[in-house]
Amino acid sequence: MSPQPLPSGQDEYRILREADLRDYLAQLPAIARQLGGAPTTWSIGEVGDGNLNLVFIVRGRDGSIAVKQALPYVRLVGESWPLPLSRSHFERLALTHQARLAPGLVPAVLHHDETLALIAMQFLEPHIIMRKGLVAGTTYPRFVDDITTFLARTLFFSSDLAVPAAEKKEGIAAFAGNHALCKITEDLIFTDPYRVAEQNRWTSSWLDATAARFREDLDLHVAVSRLKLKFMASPEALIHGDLHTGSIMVTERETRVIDPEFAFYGPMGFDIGAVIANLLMAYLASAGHERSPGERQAFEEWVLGTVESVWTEFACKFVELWRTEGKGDAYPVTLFAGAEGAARLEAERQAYMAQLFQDTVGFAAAKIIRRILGLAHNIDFELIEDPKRRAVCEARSLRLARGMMVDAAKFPTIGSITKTAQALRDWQPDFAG
Ligand code: SR1
Ligand code: MG
Repeated sequence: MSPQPLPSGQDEYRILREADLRDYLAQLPAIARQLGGAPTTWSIGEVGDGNLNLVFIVRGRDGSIAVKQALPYVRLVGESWPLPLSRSHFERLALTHQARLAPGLVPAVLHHDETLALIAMQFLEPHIIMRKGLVAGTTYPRFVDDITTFLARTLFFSSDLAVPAAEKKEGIAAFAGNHALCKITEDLIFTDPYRVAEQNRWTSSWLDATAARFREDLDLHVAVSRLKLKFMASPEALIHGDLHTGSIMVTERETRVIDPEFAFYGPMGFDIGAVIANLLMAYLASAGHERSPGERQAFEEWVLGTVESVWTEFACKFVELWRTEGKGDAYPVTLFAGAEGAARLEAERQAYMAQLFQDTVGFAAAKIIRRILGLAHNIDFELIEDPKRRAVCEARSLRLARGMMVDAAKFPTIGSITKTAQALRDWQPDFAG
């Protein structure tokens, strides 16, 4: 990826409109060649429906690309909430790392412009955003294998289990500047849903009493604050940082992880928990999308099976990488010589995975709660038009999440989570209290 000159007089950030983007891309020979035909024939549309950025699809005679431009503010809220453009730098850095660690599971970066905070990348077609597919009740047979490979490889190979201490610390330093994006997570996920915050919202009036209880629940406040500290102070690995089902594009045969602009060195369980939380929400929202009883039963069974497999297959792959590629400075091999040493190290691996599972459960719970009581919601619930029906699905999810967060000991296995989710599938909340 060689740096391309900007057209003269255009060396400052500006928000691109379709016409500006056409002129800009026309002067990038490799991109113009890939699109093919005359620039005037390219079709360009802004399609971004996320919370932060502009996303354009550019279609030419010979090919298509996606172009993402960071806005200097939070798109969801507006100019009153400024946000650094540097997140585009970190996103490109993360995409490049991930492409090396988990080949074929992220879109290829075709061009990056630091000044414009712009990334041109491979256009994924016919992939769709996974969350949309889940709302429609579609199942994805490749998903478990692909996402667990992505998680195991990106997390393991950026950790002290795999890399020398100096390399790991340089990695931490390279992403340390992404703190404004971390702050969004610290506030929106670990703090605001548990206090009065102007931007919080929920399905009112049905969830008013539940939201009030969450603001008074000190067991919950302790538990979420422990998780917040873990998020802030545990640079275990390079994490994606926003790995919900809106950051995953799928077909029946392929999976691609997109949008790592929240990437930094943080706790591994935050990424794994994000995947599991979003699957659990897809499951508990499913009843709200059902047009006749049982219509989505096969889909719901698939989702619960997928929750279980995400953890079990991730754990298998991660431990196997540790056994075969554990060349980092943690757990020096010289300290675990002989059969006895090998057995102790293997026991330690299992203990490590047990702790990682507990972290994952807690982070998954935090991810669920923020989507129901905080600022940014998701279409799994939002597309359930009848507010009472939506609130029922959300109340079930909150009940599951609260239990996962404060009663971690009651969830020693992934099966205990899916079993509880299944039991809550038809639970009727009493909105009066
Ligand atoms: C203000 S940004 C809200 C959310 O959008 C992103 O996708 C992240 O999930 C962030 O928390
Ligand atoms: Mg995103």
